[in-house]
Amino acid sequence: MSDMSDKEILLDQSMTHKMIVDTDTASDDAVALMMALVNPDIEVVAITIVAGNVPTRQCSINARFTVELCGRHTPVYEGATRPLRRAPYRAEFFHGQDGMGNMNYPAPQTSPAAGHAVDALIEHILANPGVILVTLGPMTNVALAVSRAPEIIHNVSRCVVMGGAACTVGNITPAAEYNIWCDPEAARICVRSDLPIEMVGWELCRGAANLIEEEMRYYKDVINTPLSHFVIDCNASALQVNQEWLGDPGIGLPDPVAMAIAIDPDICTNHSRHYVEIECDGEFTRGMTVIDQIGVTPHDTANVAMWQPAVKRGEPHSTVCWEIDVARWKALLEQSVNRQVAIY
Ligand SMILES: [Ca+2]
Repeated sequence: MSDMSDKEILLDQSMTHKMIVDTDTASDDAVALMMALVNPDIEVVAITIVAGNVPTRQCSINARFTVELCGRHTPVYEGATRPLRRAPYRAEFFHGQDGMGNMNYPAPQTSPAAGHAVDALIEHILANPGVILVTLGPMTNVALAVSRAPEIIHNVSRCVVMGGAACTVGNITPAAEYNIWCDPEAARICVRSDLPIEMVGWELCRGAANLIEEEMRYYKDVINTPLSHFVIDCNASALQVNQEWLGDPGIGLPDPVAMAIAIDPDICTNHSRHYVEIECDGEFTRGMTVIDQIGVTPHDTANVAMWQPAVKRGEPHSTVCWEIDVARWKALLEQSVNRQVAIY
């Protein structure tokens, strides 16, 4: 516990919070990156790219374009090109062929940073005690980093994970959310590590948290900044699928909701700590985030061995976010797109 206190003091004394973002950059990732990059209280020290929505190189292109759009020079490191054990499964059907709503944005002027994302994660975490790690894609890079250098965990003050579905419906199967489903073995390594995970399930971006038609018009016609257009345009394909397939009212923005909580923890209005496990082998439930919501695990005498990796570490340390302050989330997004950015 003394470690945590030290880290909290360290964070309080700092004017800006340092952040590393691991992302399979497609439309909603790009919006999340933008929110962090333009926020004066956040310094994004590195962006690491993992395969997911689109192939690693396309994710990297999308991330570098976003960095340049925000007038920043944040290094973008390319990493894992596929999950640890599973075949890649892309989401072009959701995000468009380019991952950016088929907007065909111009090619970025910058190149990827030298080095592999896993090495970059280790180096940047070791160099930045108290760093906030935000994961917006399959957890392949992070799993490789914590497996290779477990000591990095102690330098991470918060690990905000866009992933899973907390005791509710999935978006890629009835049981699972895409990021966790893509690479369940990697997610399992991460939740079984001592990373201080804050799980932000995809359900938190649904319903009232969606950007609806009226808000989209407001972003484009009234706010009318390069960033406000960017938020809506790059989600054009996602909007259609979100409405037609997932049955939601507008644009769902899972990664930006997670980023909003990373930037402003009070946006999460109801959270609690639980043992969390990842289903890797289930016939119908691959990638399910199994949350011990009411604390039955220590009493599950029939399955002691199965729960050992979670229980043996003592009290639950994964924080699950159950509810968000929708108005506060939307206000933070609106504040972000109103910021002036330098033309690159
Ligand atoms: Ca993502």
